[in-house]
Amino acid sequence: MAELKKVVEAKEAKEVKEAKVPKLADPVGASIDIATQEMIRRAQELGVETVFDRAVSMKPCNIGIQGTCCKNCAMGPCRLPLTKSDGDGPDERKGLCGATANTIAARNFARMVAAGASAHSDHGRGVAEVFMSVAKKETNDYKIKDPQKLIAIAPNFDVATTVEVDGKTIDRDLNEIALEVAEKALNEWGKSSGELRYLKRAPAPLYERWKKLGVLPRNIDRETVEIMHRTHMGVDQDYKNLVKQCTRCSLADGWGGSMIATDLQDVMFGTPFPLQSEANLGIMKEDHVNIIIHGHEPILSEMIVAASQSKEMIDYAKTKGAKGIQLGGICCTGNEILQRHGVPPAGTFLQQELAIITGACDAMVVDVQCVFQNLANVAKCFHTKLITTHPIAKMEQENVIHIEFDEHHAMDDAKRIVSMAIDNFTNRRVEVMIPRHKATQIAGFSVESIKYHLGGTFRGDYYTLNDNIINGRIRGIAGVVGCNNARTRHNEAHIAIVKELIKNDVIVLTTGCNGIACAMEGLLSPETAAVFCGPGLAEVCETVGIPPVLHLGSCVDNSRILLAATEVVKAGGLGKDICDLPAAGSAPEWMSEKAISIGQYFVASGVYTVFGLHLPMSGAPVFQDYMFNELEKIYGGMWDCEADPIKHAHKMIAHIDKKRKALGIDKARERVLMDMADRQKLETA
Ligand code: BF8
Repeated sequence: MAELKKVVEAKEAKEVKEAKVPKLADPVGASIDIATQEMIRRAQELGVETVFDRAVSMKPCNIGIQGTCCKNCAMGPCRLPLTKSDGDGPDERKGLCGATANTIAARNFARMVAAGASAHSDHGRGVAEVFMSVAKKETNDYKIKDPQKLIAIAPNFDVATTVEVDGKTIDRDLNEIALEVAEKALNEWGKSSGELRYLKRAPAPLYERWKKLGVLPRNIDRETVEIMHRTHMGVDQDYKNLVKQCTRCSLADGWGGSMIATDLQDVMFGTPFPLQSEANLGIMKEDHVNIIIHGHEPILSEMIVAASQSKEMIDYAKTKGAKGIQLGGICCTGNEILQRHGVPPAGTFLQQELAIITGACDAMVVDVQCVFQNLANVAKCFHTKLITTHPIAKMEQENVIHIEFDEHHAMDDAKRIVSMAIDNFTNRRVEVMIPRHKATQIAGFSVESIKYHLGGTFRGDYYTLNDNIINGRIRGIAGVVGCNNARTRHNEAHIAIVKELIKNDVIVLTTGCNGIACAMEGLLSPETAAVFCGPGLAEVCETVGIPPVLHLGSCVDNSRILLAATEVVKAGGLGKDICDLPAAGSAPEWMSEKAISIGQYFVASGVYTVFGLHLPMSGAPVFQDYMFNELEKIYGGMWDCEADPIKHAHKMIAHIDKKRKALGIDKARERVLMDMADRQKLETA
């Protein structure tokens, strides 16, 4: 008896001890990136908890992962996990109201689409509002930097760019064009009739398909509101009908809010053209004032870039003993200022806490989306000023400073923020440790710059790309995009998938955190082609002087991928629609609802789209089968999910080959890809 008591006591003591010692992440297991590993180790030495540690101590909910937890009314949450014995008979699982697993998973999926589409589209609305201020001349801080782009997009809004005067056609006043574009663009969010104007930018057969299926979005806001209505308790209980609305809402994102955001940002801040930069935490400098800009909207960050480059601010930094001001980006704000100004990204989504843990981050400025609330707790351990800037995104912690940004006094706000960072330079209190690792990258690609690169000023077009796809040097095109997810090893799938694709002669278009991950790994440099690419793609990259992975920007810039695919269709020889192209999409480490919206509009635009990790529909096999198989018959594109990176890449390649075969160009590729042994066989024959 005494022995048993001792055993119980010992067990309890062990449990108490274990409960008190927080579980820590294994740095090497958590990330493939050496800088990240070093900083996780550093955080653990300093006793600062990061997302990597939390991912070890908190496991995800098994029912949520399956997509079958319904909390849309107060009779629930009703949980319908798929168990091992399920599948032996009819699926009789249902919630209190009778909702089936299919209905629950489809409703949850639809709400993710709505949230993702609204994040992108609200960003777009903010951009359109600033553009309206520019058009009305209410601000001096923003200008029309790319008038050619304004003239190029105006016809999509039915805005004339010329006028007839005395029988002659002359150019219309740019300010008039800007004002009319601003009015019509803003109207896209709430107009009472018609359909979104940009849908007609899609290849004609795709537009006609959407029309026939009744999925043309009416206005951007309405489609999100309708999802929220349909997924309210007791409304839409047909998963196919819910998916139809998912399509309409996601198209309002990709071919609506996101595309307008990209276009108007280009008009105001410049259309990206290739430039050189660097990437990873090693871009921070101990002897400089370091300002990290994080979030998604480039409205404020454009001003911070301008302010931090001003002589006034640089001189002020020097008075504090700093050698200058180093800006760095995290997430898609980082991508925006990279694409247009060459400001280097300090890291991806999962590295946001680590930038502060260097001890050299004098200010972190955040706006909206993908911002960890834990940044405030990390900042508390250092001297870092954490500054929120957006009225819809504040933090409850006391150490967070809110400086609300307004386009009418944008430069003043930016200078206030930069000054605050400079003043903070002398307050560093923890020994600075900046990892040395960083890589060089060429970023700044856009639909326009790809055209220029492939054809030059006078004959710029996508037909060179098409020729090389047809002759088989390039096997196909992949759009690889999206987040990091702490449930998987940081950047591992991103890099493995991209390397496998380029090794197999598939050219990659990247955005978001995949773009940053590829940059950190050195894949965004032309020299990469000779090292990692198959012979056909390497030859094209070397001839044209481009990297095999082209960084097209932030997540709203996935709209550039849609338009690049449309240009490929237009250039001819590869079918009449996006679904005919030897192309596929991927989000290897997705985590955000925005990724779900992007995935759905890729699929509905005809792209086979593979996600990594898992998709929240595995608990509803009938619904999942509809998404993975049936959608292809409707839209030409479909969802898939594959956690293993190599299998993931080969699913994409198999799809590309299927399309090559359908186009009758599979033989061309076989000729091109003869290796030495094949050639020797021919020579001896
Ligand atoms: O919008 S890729 S983690 S940063 S959500 Fe967020 Fe995902 Fe990064 Fe950009 Ni996109």
